[in-house]
Amino acid sequence: MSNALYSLTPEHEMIRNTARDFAQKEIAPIAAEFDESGEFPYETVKKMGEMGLMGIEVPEEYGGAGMDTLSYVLALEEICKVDAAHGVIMSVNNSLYCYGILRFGAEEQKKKFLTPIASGKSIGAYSLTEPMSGSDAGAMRSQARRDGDDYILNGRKSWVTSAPVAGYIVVFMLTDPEKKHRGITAFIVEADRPGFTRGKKEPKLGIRASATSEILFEDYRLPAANRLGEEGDGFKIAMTVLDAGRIGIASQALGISEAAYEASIAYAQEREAFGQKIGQFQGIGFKIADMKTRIEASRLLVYNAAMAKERSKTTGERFTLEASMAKLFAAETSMFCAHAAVQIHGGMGYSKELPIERYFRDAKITEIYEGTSEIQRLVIARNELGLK
Ligand code: COS
Repeated sequence: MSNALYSLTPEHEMIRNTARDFAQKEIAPIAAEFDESGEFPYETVKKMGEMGLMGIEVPEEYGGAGMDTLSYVLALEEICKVDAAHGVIMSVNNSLYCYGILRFGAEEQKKKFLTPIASGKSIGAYSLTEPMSGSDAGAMRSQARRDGDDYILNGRKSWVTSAPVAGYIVVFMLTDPEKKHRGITAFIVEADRPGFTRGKKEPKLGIRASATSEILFEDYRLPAANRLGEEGDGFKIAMTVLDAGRIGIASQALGISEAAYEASIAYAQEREAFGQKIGQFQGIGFKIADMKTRIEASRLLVYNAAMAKERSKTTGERFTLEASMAKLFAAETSMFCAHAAVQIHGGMGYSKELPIERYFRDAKITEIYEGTSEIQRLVIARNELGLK
């Protein structure tokens, strides 16, 4: 395929190859086992940190690899092609945690809260959702009250990726409930302070090796120095960070699609039925054609969104539209490809002996988290119709 819309530098090729080698050598042999047990893959995540994969865009002075957004999505795609659970741990760390602090944090906060996470010594998370507020993020109820030089946080947050293992979490709470979304404030929560507890791990359909749980705050006291941005800036920070997060999830979806596609090609070229390779049947060939076309379209949208985010570092312009289009299309493509891959593999696609059924279970979440496909359509439509 020609890459007319994007060009990769030797550094891009290098990070892609490094992530690919690591995923194939270190993650592929353990992915099925960790999916089955639902255990968190500490060892491989630690190694990813040592390789710079947990803070790819974070400058080296704050413990990161100091690379660009395209490097980030190329590496993430390779990890997700082998295991989407490792991928989401990496994505949340890079784009939901590090990006927010890099973009909105004060110098002291960058030094203190980025370095351990970008270098992979600790794990970062992001917490917006609550039991009664998911898509309607502004409807949250958790509250933070100012008390001298501190804030006191109370509430319950849910579906927090990496919460069971995170050392630091960017959390959004109401500081002025009357003002609704304009009364939301962001905080960098340190998990080792009293008043913070983690709920039980969610038993999930897919991305099972990533750990997800509720977090609870009971009179949790935090210095005002841990506030990210000003009081009332929280909703905009949450949305800006989600724009970045959605590019990560789009890359994850792209990786899953490619894995499902490559397995399908190999199977169609090898499996025989009615005296010929099944790839020679038009019914299979057309599925392959649709998978390939949608994957390449996803890739262009994902890389385009990555480049828009990269440009925003100098222009400050939003990349909301590019991120939402990439996430919407890549997520639906991953579900399409995983579904087709199961069908092409027949009974073997349904068996735990092959990773195909894992791709199928993992793909579904990309249409749900960090904004459902319905939310992406809403964002795109509002943008195009000039409603926002
Ligand atoms: N970047 C920066 N600012 C943004 C923004 C973005 N991407 N999206 C919205 N805003 C700003 C708006 O400009 C508006 O600013 P003002 O207060 O100055 O007018 C403010 O935020 C409120 O925006 P809006 O009125 O569009 O808010 P809504 O309550 O209608 O919500 C959606 C907008 C639905 C798009 C938002 O709530 C959303 O993305 N929901 C999904 C949340 C999600 O992804 N949850 C998963 C959590 S992570 S697992």
